[in-house]
Amino acid sequence: MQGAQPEVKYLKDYKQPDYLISDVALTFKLDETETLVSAKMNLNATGDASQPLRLDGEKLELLSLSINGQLLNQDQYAVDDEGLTIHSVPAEFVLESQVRIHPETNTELEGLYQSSGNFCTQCEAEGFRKITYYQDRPDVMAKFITRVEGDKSRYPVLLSNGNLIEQGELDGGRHFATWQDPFVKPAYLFALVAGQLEFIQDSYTTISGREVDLRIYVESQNIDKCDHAMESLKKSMKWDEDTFGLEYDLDIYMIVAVNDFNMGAMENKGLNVFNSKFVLAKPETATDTDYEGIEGVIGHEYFHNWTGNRVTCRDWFQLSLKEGLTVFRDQEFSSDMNARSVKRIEDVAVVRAHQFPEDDGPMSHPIRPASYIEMNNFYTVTVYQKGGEVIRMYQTLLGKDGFRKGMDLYFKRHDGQAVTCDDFLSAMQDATGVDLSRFSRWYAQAGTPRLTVRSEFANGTFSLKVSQATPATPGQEEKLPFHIPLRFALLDGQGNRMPLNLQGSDKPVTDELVLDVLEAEQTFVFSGLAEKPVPSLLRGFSAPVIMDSDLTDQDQLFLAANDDDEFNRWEAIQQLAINWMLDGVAKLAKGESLQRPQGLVEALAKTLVDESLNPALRALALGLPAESVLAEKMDVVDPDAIHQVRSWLRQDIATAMTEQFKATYLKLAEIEPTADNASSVRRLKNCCLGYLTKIDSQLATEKAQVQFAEPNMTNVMAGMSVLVDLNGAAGEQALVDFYAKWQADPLVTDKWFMLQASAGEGDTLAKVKGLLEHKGFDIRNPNKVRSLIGVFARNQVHFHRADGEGYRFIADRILELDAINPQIAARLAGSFLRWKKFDSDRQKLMKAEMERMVAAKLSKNTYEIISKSLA
Ligand code: 0A1
Ligand code: ZN
Repeated sequence: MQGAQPEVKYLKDYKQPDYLISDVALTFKLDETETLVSAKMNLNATGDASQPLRLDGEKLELLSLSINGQLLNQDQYAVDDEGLTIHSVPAEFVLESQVRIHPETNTELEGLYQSSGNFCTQCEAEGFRKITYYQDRPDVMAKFITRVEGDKSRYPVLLSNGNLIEQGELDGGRHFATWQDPFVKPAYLFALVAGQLEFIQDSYTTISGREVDLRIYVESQNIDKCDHAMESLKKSMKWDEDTFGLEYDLDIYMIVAVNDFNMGAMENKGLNVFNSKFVLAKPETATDTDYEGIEGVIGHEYFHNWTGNRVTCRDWFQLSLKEGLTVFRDQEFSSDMNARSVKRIEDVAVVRAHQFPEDDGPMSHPIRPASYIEMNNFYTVTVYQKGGEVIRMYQTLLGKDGFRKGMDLYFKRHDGQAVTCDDFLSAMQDATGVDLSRFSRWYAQAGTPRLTVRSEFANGTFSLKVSQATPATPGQEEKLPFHIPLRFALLDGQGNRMPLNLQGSDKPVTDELVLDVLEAEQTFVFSGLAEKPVPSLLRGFSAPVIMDSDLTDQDQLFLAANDDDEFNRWEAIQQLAINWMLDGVAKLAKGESLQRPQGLVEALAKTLVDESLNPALRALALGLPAESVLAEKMDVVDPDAIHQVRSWLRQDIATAMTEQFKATYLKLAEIEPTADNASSVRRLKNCCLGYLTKIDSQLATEKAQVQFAEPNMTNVMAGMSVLVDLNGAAGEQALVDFYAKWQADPLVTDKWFMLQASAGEGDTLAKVKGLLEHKGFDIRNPNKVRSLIGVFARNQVHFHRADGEGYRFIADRILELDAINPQIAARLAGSFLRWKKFDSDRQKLMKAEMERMVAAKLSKNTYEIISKSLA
């Protein structure tokens, strides 16, 4: 909890550690009311050993401390809230300590804690210091041996990192297991799990012929929900060998699913701990989106074994070194396993809906932040998703082969080391000879670049004037130009790509180019064109920028129908819809009526029935831009007007295309799905059902009831959401029946809470307040908090109620949560960050709530978010 102003940590203050730890042996004596942790480690001075030894440690009760077997007395060291200082140490020594900790009362879910009665750990970023005194920083890498002791009946399974080297019985019904991890690692990759768990087992033979034992540990009632995770793991292992030549390095790979987890999952060496949401699935309980999420997160954690574990970060400012790279790797994996353009569209939608707003607000930071108060606040969409986009740009600039060469050199140089983003860039540059000096600005400058593109055509020559500017962000007034890869083609009247004779270029003529945008303003000239082309710009979203082009609605309609870049086809429709909706909001303000966007509706109708396109892609085209995306485009956000205009458009599209939606729904419902197309068919079918709700409630109700009874959660949820949307007795009954059926499955009841918290119509706030008291809700469980409170805070219309009750409710929950779990409270506090985008009445209301919060005694997590928001 916060007393004085919390300390700010700066990248520029980085110093190598005075001491390194080479080996550490840990012993855990687990018990119901306390846990004893002993640590024995070998330390060496990196310099002359004149410096005191500083160890991190929080909420530890120190029982003993010795150096080279000699107990230290109290004047040889000093303990404070954040650690321990030993005034004088030899150049090389063995340090032993014993501490008492209380995992049984740990609600922060950081360090050692309990979930459903089992023990588990979460040490990234700085959780290990809540387990024992240690140099808890990623550039201190050691070999770990871990002995775990506990009651045999309560904790039959005892796990830690690496290989099991010994196990046996102890007195008093207790037993032990000893694990040895042969690889050096930073403390944040340490893990321990103990409890009543069962596992499924499989094996994988690596490319060099080593057999790896694969295990997924879950509570017994979930043992039938692990197969998809196991398949995803094997696919990940194969993909990393095929794509990057990277092989797994231990004899065993374990995944444990827990119900209480602050994030998605954690890549602890050889022993991943997962939020059960990203492990457990069977068709009856998990949606297609859940299945995709599992494949992606299993891949992500597996890929960390090389990008994060074998090569780790020097300090936490370098977080994107491992996270951006691993996000890129998991995105590519999912693209190779499924439909690439669908994945790309979904990933870009996340960047736009979440990262762009973050980068435009008070928490804006570069992918390599320069400072932080609480590191846990920097596990952000900027570090992860924008970081992933930056890695993707390397590949776009260097080509796939060049990128692979850079990766190979990176591993060759840095295996077993803790390094920086600059080291990664150097490897890419040295492996390819491409000058990336300007590219490095992506690491240092925050904010989303605005790209303005203007074109001209005369006498067979097409010229493209590109200018870039990046708005000021907190602490960064002036921005230098970025190196932006602009993937580009010119299309003729039939939609074919035209040859690109780029003036001044010595590269061979092709029909697609990556233009190097390097300056504040640059013009690219293409000659010898037989007709006036339509440009296809920023293909595949080749850079995380906001583009303003001079494409007309006519051009967009042409691209929507003809561009061979599927991302850009989708993009054209998005742009048309955004333009129309923004115009609609302005019309409403003037009291004018809304008129059907004829061209857009025709384009959607064509797309809906275009069987040459993947059904999921068609569904994405029909999914209008989210309310939050429109909000970002407005100077002063009017959430009610946005909601009204978007609903009007959905209704109008439904009216205009009723017959197509009906026919498509019926046709898709008849198809016997194959493993390959089942989820994308369901997606389009359920998209049609959603539109039908708007126009034919009787038919929609009938179909929704049928789906609600199916043994497939994707269809059940789509059915239930239609019934609930229609706001009648059938919806009420569906909610009652659903809960009765699934009350014992927390991941399924999460969906039930989520659906109600996201409702657009009705008094959603009253509903959510009522649900806080529901027996299935638990404020200590992060998944429940995210499902009910987190979803409500993103419900634009109801969070931003004009009477301020939405704000007050969320502020109260933040204050309540901050005492339980500061990480989760701080995330929720992010809901207030965009307050300056709203009208002055709402601004006042939000500001008052933030001032109320900041006046309370807050954790440094929540304090950092709120104080930066108010600054
Ligand atoms: N490294 C994990 C994310 C993670 C970060 C922090 C956590 O607890 C505070 C937990 C997980 C990943 O990228 O998957
Ligand atoms: Zn990660």
